[in-house]
Amino acid sequence: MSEEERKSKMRLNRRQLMGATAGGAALAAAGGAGLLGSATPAHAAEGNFNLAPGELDEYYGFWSSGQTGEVRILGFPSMRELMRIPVFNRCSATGWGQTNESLQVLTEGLLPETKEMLAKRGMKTYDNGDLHHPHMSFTDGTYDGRYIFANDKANTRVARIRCDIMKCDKIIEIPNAQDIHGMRPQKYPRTGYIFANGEHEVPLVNDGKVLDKPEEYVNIFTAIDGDEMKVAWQVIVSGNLDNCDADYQGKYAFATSYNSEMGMNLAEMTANETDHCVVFNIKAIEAAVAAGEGQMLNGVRVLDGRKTAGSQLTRYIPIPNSPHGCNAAPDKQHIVINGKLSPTVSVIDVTKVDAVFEGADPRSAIVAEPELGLGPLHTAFDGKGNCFTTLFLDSQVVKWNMAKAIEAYGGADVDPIISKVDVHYQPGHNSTSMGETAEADGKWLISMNKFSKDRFLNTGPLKPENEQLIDISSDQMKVVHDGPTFAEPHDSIIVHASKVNPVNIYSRDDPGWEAARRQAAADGVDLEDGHPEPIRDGNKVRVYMYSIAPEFSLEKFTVQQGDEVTIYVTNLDDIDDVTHGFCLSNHGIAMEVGPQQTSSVTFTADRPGVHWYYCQWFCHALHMEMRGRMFVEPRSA
Ligand code: K7E
Ligand code: CUA
Repeated sequence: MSEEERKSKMRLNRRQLMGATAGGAALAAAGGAGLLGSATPAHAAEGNFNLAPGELDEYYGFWSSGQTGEVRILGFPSMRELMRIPVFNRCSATGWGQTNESLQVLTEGLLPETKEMLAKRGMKTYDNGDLHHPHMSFTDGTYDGRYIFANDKANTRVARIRCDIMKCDKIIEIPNAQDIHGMRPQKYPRTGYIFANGEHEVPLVNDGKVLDKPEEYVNIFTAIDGDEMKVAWQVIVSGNLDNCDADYQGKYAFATSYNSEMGMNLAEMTANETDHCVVFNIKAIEAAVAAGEGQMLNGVRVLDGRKTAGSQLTRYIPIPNSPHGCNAAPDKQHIVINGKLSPTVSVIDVTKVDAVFEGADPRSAIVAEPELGLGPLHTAFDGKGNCFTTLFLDSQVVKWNMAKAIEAYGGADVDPIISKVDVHYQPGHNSTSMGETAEADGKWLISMNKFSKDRFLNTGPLKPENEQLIDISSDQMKVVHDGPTFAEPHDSIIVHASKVNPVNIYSRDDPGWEAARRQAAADGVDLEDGHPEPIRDGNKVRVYMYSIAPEFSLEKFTVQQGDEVTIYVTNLDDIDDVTHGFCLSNHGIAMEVGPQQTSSVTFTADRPGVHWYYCQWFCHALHMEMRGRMFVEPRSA
């Protein structure tokens, strides 16, 4: 197709898309068919990606946001952003990072030395994060809708999101490691462990005694108990850990490892032709932990799985060159290791790994190594034996067949590559619908591209990224939608809507405000009744109120200048979607209070005068009238 034809087709598609947004039902006939380039939309039977107003998507998309530090929920395949879940960031809308309930989540898992360092800066917690990898908990090899786990590369943390309320309930900082990057839940029998890669190497006790002695640095692989959100064990490895995944047998975890050189600069780090996939033997590690091997550091049992240790805990499978992505195929047998600096991907057969632990050549577990193109980063699957690998440098996604790749590696004259499609531009992760589970359904692929260049109106020097929706129901992949996004979705999962069942209204028993419940009981107050007067406790003052649209139970209350005030708001509305807020003028205070939720916030009232508080979440025709006054009496001189 000529450049001119391509452009005119794009313009046409653009019009059809806009028609679709405005016109609703007409789009299925016009837009959908046109976009898919055929008279019969491929997905007409199961619902087009252009949905009419009010129609629901078939899938939830859970998107990372990189340096923004949150998780985003998309309707998929319509690509409509539905919600943002604050995690490692600070959220103005919900009060995440400010309410007592969120601060408890954000601070309780920090290491003591972190708390100390932050306190010296007047901070309670980090307010940035770099969230790359959101993954749902598994039972028997597929999503179970309980939790989503996510890493923070910036501050070495792992978070858990409760899928019943779509809020983060636990965050832990990982000791002994630096920068958690790759992170995946155990797939079988259930999650179980969360495997987390420490990317950057540091001295094992990083207290300043060892500085510029790289030969004493180590990398750390961590297993977290996802039910307790506690570190279960750690293994010291050789080489930087990048991405990881778990098998479908519950026996092994796999992590890509670049910089086997343990170099400190680019030239040193890329000197070797091969790096590794590190294989972790879960049973052997658990036995070593039970036997008390290794050492206890920061409350965690740390085992030595370095190459030089020659233990039964790990094996190092040589992989060309600086591998990146690590993806378990839904056939439950193969792990694809993506070459990055090598044009190949290496396929590990998990059934051949036992022999490697019994002494066989580690490379004997490799059963295919197709050359796919330049810069393979991540691979997704359709559940029909096909794989989709992003080619960062080629700006393409390549579809290839696993069985053919294995035959070719065995010497057969077959080409495993089925087709390639251009994506715009430089793709990193990709995900298929249900593709990281045994229930991969082969309908959709999202390619998460690092650059949008000319795809959208210019937004100044900082451009959005571009995600492209690709129909993979036939051998020729078709890009059917561009979606710009703000920084920076690395990774996503596409989960069938039947797996996820959030509630509409909080349970009054929710553990999220246990501390508020205990304090109210100590004060002889029922959170649901509030209290007409502030409760004074030295210079601490507690104010209890409830909300029923469109009123707060307190229209005014009085405190003294200098008081440390805690405001508890319980939302008694139990109607879907009636979220209230509490925003206190000129105090930097605002929080969300969902139906039947209790939220609280603590601050010092140091500004004498009249200060209005109001509801900042639109809730009612009389939402503007939902307000009250805080009087701050000047401190007597
Ligand atoms: Cu490839 Cu952090 Cu998953 Cu980004 S990583 S692309
Ligand atoms: Cu309550 Cu707005």
